[in-house]
Amino acid sequence: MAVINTQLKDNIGTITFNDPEHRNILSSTMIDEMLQSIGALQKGKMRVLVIRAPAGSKVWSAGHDVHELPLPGRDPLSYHDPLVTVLRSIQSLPIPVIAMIEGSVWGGACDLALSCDILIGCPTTSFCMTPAKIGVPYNVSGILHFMNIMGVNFAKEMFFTAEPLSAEQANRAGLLNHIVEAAELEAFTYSMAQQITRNSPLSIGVIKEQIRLLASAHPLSPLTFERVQGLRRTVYDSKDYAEGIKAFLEKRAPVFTGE
Ligand code: LCV
Repeated sequence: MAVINTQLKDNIGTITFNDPEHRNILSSTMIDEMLQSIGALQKGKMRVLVIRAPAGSKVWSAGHDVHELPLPGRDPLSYHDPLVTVLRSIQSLPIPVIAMIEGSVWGGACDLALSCDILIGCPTTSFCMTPAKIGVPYNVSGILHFMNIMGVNFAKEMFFTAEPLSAEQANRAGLLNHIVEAAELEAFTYSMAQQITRNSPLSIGVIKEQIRLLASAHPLSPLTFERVQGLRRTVYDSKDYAEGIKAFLEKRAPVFTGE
C-alpha cells in the first residue's frame, strides 16, 4: 500500500503522508515514493508543493526509520542516505515547498520540514530533534541548516535537550512562519499557495536558488571538514550509538556511558 498520497490541482502539488500505523516514519519506501511523486509533479508543471499529514494527525512524522539506521561503523546520515537525498531534492526544487504541519515532528522529519521554504503550523505543532537521544552524530549540512534557520543558541538547545519545542517556541525561534488554528490550517496554506502560483515562477525559482547558495556558502577548509567527519566517526563507531538504537528498538530508556 502506498505510504503517501499525491495530488496536483491548479498547479499546486500535494504530498500527504499515509503511514499512520508507523507514525509516517521517513522509511526508504516513503522517501522513494516522495522522490517519484516530486518528479511526476514537476512534469505536471506544479508551481508550489505542499507536504502534509492527514488532517487531525497527532504525529506529522516520527522521522528516520530507526530500523534502517546502520550498525556501528557506518555513517548513519551519509550523502546517499535516502533521508539526506530527499532533503537535497526539496532544497534544490526550483519551486516553493510549504510544510503544512499538524502534530509532532521528530528527528530527521524536523530537517525535512526545515528543508521546506515556508512552514505553517497550528497549536499542536511541535519539533523534537533526537540525535542525542539515540546517540546519532548529526551530519554537517543538517546542523548548518538548523544554525542558519534558528540561530546557534536555539539549535544547541534543541540538539542538547532532545526535548520538543512547542509551536510558540518554534515560531519565536524562526522555524514556523505562521501558527493558525488547526481548522484554518488547510485554507490558510492553500490560499498562500494559490497566491504564489500567480507570481513569476522563473523569478521565484532563481530567488530560491540564490538564497540556498548564499545560505550554504560557508567556507570549510578540507582540514576542518576532515576533522568534523573524524569527530562524527567517533560517535557512530561508539558503544553509545549501538546502545541508543538497541534501547529504541527494545522500547526502553538508553543507558549512555560516553564510550
Ligand atoms: C521506526 C518507529 C519510529 C521511528 N522509527 O506511537 O534525527 S536523528 O539523528 O535522531 C534520526 C536518526 C532520526 O530521525 O531518528 C528517529 C527520531 N524519531 C524519534 O525519536 C521518534 C520515535 N517515536 C516516538 O517517540 C513515538 O513513536 C511517537 C511519540 C512519535 C508516537 O508515539 P505513539 O505512542 O503514538 P508508538 O510509539 O506506539 O509508535 C507506533 C509504531 O511506530 C513505530 C513504533 O515502533 C511503533 O511500531 P510497533 O507498533 O511495531 O512497535 N515507530 C515510531 N517512530 N522513528 N519505527
